[in-house]
Amino acid sequence: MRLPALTSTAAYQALENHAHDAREWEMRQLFAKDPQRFPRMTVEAADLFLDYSKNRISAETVELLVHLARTRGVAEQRDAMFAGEKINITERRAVLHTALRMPRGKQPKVDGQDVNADVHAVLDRIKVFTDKVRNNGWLGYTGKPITDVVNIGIGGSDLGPKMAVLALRSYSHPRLKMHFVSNVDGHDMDAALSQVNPETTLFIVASKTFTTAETMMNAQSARSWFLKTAKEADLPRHFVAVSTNTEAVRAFGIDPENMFPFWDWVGGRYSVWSAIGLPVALAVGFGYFQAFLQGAHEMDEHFRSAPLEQNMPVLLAMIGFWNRQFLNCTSLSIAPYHQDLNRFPAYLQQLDMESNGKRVTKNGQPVDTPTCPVVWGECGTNAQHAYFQLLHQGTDVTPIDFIAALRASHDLPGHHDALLANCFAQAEAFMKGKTDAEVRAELKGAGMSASDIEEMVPHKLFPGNRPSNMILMDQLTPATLGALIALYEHKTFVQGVVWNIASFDQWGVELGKVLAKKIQAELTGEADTEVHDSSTNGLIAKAKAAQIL
Ligand code: G6Q
Repeated sequence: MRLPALTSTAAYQALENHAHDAREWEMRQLFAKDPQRFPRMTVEAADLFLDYSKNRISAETVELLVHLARTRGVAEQRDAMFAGEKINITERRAVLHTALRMPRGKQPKVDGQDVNADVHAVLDRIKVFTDKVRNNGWLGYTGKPITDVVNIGIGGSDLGPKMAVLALRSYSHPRLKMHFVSNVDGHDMDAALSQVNPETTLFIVASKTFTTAETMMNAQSARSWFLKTAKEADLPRHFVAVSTNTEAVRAFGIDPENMFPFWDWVGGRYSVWSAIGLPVALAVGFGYFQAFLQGAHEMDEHFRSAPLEQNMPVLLAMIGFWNRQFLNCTSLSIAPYHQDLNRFPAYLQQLDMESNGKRVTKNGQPVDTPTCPVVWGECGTNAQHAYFQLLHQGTDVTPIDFIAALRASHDLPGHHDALLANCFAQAEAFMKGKTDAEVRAELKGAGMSASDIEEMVPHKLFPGNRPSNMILMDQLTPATLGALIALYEHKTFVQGVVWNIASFDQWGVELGKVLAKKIQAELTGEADTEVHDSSTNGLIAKAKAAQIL
């Protein structure tokens, strides 16, 4: 469907007119006016609860936003994605991460291909393999059980499994220690190798293409390190691959018998549900890995079937769109109040910014509105003692997604109430702020002189009216983690549809890769230098001089 420019549409213009007034609204007053605001502006799905009432919106705003989503074809595009149509237009591929979490027998064939049978055949192999490793049925070359797993991958082949393994820490196998090496910086591999023993370490080389420079270099280094003590014949017990590229896996020296495949219709940043999730299945066991898939599937079902106005991913997406488009918020901060979610902001950074950090529409025209905000964040309460100052009193308004579990996964007394108190208090403070009168009353109550009060008031004022969402779950479990990730995947999808951009490619990553290859050849002396600007030439010369010293 060829969509008209966003700003030219009646649905967008209606929002623009509405925003004219809405920009003046104060959330304090919106809450005071409507005691039912909380029940009206909350939604539940797949064991997640979203409170979006602390946004600068009214019921009419939501109606207008949902109407825009509808007119941009969100429902049709969603159905096309689930049906396996080639909605990744620039790579001419289907986008079927939802098929990876579809129960056995439930996904219809795609282009004559029994995708569901393929997916479950790999899941069956993952079950057998992970059971073996976890239960001492898979031994290292000296007959000892595996104690350490090193996942070698980058980007989508690293961020998802690493985030999920950390998030599900309390479900993890007590013996298996998981390590993740992604950076071409040798310090990363060096740090991992210094903690492991070749006799008891399993390396997973995870690369969709099996050509990614960083991963290939790291895999070669791991192989050389291993062969310092072991023999070539020992490699199959210690190196497995996850890839779509059987030939390259074979050429690297890994027997395709030890390769877990996936497919080109799985985007890197959407691949944690595929064999790329092998470290997750090893850490938590296949049963919990299935629960993780099931949680995501429940969110898929909700996304597919709930009316758009009660559809959690659609609401999250359209409120994000509102903040970006009409309140001019250039970034989005993610604040998980759960230490085990400490890599979740980094994961979302890739999911959102690589998907929607685009400046042309699917038709190749420049977009006529801003697109993806900068996504960043850190766990609360740590973030409160670092950059929340700017969020409360800085010149930019940054919306925040708070994420918390109502029940802890530990039994240390007192901590969880303190954590939740902070989380809810921050959201309240961002909404309410602190008025001139409140500051004055507080300072007067503390016995401050009139002249000191005058001096202090501007510094102690909080403008408030700063938007946030609150996402709650009962407890962080494999299922709720799966649902949470799927929620954000679909949110990203919906925004991409509204902006009419190609959310499933990542051409912007390519330029740096090409340039780095060229400079690498110059640093190693395989190519002439002095072909760049004076700064780049100077930096290369400095690095070469340091090598000689
Ligand atoms: C994700 C991107 C990118 C990719 C990495 C690793 O969507 O495509 O982050 O995952 O570049 O790619 P390989 O898995 O092919 O090594």
